[in-house]
Amino acid sequence: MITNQYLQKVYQETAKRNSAQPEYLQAVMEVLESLECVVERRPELEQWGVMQRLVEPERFFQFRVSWVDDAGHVHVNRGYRCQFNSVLGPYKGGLRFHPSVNASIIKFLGFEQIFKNSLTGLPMGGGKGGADFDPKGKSDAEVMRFCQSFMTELSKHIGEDTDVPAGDIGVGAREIGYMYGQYIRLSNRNTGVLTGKGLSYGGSFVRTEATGYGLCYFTDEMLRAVHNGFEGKRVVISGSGNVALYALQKAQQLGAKVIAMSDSGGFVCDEEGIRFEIMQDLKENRRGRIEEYAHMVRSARFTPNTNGIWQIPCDVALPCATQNELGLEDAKALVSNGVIAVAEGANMPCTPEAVEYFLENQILFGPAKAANAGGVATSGLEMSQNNMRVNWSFEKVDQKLHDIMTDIYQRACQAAEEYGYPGNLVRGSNIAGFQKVADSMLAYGITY
Ligand code: NDP
Ligand code: 2IT
Repeated sequence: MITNQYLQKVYQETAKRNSAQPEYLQAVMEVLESLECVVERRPELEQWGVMQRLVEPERFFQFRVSWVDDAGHVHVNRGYRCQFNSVLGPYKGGLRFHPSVNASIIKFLGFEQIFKNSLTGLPMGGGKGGADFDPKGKSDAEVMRFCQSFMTELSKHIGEDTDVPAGDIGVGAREIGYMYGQYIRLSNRNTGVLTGKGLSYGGSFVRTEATGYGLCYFTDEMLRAVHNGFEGKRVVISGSGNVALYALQKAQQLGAKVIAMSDSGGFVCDEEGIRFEIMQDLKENRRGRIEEYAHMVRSARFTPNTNGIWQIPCDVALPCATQNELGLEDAKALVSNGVIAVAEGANMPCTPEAVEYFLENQILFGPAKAANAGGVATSGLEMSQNNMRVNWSFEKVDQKLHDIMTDIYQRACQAAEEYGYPGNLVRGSNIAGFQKVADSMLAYGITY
């Protein structure tokens, strides 16, 4: 609940203006609640209207994406890009292709991205985009035609110093390749305008692994404060896409046993530990369903109920699928089964009620903005390498990613402590991410 009058007014106006955007309002509410203590300490934020400027995107556009399927039928999808805040650098954030994509989802993701990118310490503003297109079940040629049509419009609005998109749900190496190819063809400029590119054409080592690895580096740091890191822990990971897969790999490398993973069709549980190579091949190469894992590995069992995954007793839970996938009842089940730590690989996967429940029960909780910032941080490192026309080694990028995640953890802890909420990384991350954005907005005067 917000008690500060200025923030109450900002929230009410935002809610009035965006009444049909529940995910966006959820993200704004969480940030404003966290920042009350800062707004009360810094009256210039109200004086210069920082908060009401912060919640309104600098630019938001929607466009038609027409494409032709393999049977010759014409389809129309809706594309979006939200250029939310550019005070720290070019707009930076992923593109999501999923049938559920709408203005609310894109704005919540863009808003979160502002603070996440700030936390990385790299010069990147916040943005997000995507389309209500479902790549699932489409042929490569259909996905290619969609991506080319999408980029034909998007290319008019992006640039290596303006706005640098990347992947998110439904946008991986294949989609980035098709979109980047089309961008070069249209612009005649090969400047690395997307990140998450293939290694053969300007991509960075570790970008594929970065979000999952970063999530585990962050969680390991969090666990080390009270336990001995991931070593010997039972871990449950929801999702089995890019973030989940590399969280699986890194958690295992750090000594944990990952016993369950999911997709939108259900979850598999394998008490022997999920086998990374099999899951990677199934999901990355064959684009299969998780149910098939249980046909391939005898010790694994499939349950056709996605949320049932949170009923499995574990020490560490890593929700890595999508927003609001873990609710209060799931949180209660995890806590009663003895969970020690929960860290968000997905964006806003835990509902506000679930987050509150974890915090009340002294569960170590790593919020998305901090815990999954490794992906965009490594995108930032890809941008640096592209600008300098160099390629750093896997080890060098991985070390930088590790340092960035450790630094984010420490800064979130310090900010939480400084403002009187020790151990509350939700507040700490929001405060630490916000300060630099606010300082820059104040320095620029009333611009946007
Ligand atoms: P992928 O498309 O690679 O994988 C998404 C996974 O989540 C799949 O297993 C998918 O199952 C599942 N999923 C997606 N939507 C739903 C849904 N509505 N209900 C149930 N399951 C669902 O995406 P990523 O791994 O890249 O992204 C996962 C999350 O991580 C997202 O929240 C994203 O915003 C966030 N993130 C991603 C980053 C990145 O670098 N890629 C960086 C930071 C955060 P199915 O295949 O059945 O749909
Ligand atoms: O949510 C995210 O941080 C991403 N999807 C990654 C964005 C990026 O620009 O790498």
